[in-house]
Amino acid sequence: MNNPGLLQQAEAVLRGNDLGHYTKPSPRLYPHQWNWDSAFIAIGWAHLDWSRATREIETLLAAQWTDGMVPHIRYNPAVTDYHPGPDWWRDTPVRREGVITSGISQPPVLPTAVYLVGMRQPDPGRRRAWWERLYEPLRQAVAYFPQHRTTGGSSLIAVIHPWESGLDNSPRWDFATRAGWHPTRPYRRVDTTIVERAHRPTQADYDMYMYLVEQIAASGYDMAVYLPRAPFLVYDALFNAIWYRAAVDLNRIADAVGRPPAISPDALRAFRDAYRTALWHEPSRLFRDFDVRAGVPIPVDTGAGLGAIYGGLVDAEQARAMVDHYRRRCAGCRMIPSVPPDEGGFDPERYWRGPVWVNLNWLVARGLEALGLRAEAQALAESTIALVRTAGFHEYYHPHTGAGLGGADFSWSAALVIDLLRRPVGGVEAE
Ligand code: 2M8
Repeated sequence: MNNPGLLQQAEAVLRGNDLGHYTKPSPRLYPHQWNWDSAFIAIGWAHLDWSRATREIETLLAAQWTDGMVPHIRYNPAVTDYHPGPDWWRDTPVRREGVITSGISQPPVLPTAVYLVGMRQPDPGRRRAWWERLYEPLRQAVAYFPQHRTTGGSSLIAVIHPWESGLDNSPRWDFATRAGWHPTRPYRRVDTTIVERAHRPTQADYDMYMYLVEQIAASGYDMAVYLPRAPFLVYDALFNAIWYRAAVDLNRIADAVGRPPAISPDALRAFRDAYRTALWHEPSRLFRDFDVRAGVPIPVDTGAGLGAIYGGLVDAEQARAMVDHYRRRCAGCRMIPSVPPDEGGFDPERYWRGPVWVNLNWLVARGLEALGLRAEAQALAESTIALVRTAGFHEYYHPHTGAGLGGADFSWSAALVIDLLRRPVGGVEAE
């Protein structure tokens, strides 16, 4: 694929959002450092400037709590125009001195990013030294979830806020919005002053988000106390798939630095069985999420259910059936709509309720590739690149028209296009 112009444009987006130690997800809408954004962004930087990629990751890891959790936001103290600001997240002794963060996490793409960035380093000695230095914090980041976020004997991981899922206003979480929760403190949104209100979560969604922030902060972030009474407690199919892949990639790093597996093969097998048994929904050929509080599956199909392909939790045959079925439901759309148009909650313009996202496409394309479904992976990679080439580096895209929506100059769209161009599907990875 020869796309020099696009590559240069993508690089310009990353450089434009670069603050030296971290990269803003987008110029105004997201001015702080976000957890899974930085993981995707580092994967892009690794093709341009290896040391810059490692700095992105190390800045994020320097915000890790002493219990292992990597927060979803590392706040930049110089920035004040983002809501919620750090004052909403009560301090805790497990937070590192002098680092201001939120009190929840996000999908753990980071260990996989460390593996992929490491693989871009041609000098095996430098690669190994870097992996050795990061190994223990990464191990703790992965182990945090089984240690602090499991409940009732299941090995599946529970998330406690829609922001932890990364797919904030997914219709999967509408049951929580419908509960009508409100925070006790007033708040003022900034997002709707920057991008169109119709592209963002609703006011009722934000009331629910802020209510949950208050609940979590009031608990002092002690999950042994919080989980049994958490109003929002779900097994998110995408988050769990990303965790599984993180654990597998961490074990690859462990192997490369001469250590035993961080997560035992038995634990991985138990997790895989639990995932496939608890979350598979045969009529939709898709994995679904589970409401742990209510003890019921969440009856909503979304692109998050394809996450198992990235995780390596399905074989090639099942992956192909999943994608074929999803594609049929989305006839006439750019792939992959975050929600299929026949789902009740579908909205082609509103954030995680229908638009196409580059990161979701990248996750599924790389998963298909790893399963040996090269043609399917290539088709998805090419349609993703075509979308960005036509509409620019947006946060998300209209699934029918391909128009760019949300924030402009969006970092992970740029970073992951760089990765798809420089490490084409089926290409040989640099050793
Ligand atoms: C969006 O989430 C933030 C809250 O974390 C927001 O809306 O203000 C999500 O798309 C999330 O997945 C992403 O990491 C973040 C920054 O791009 O924005």
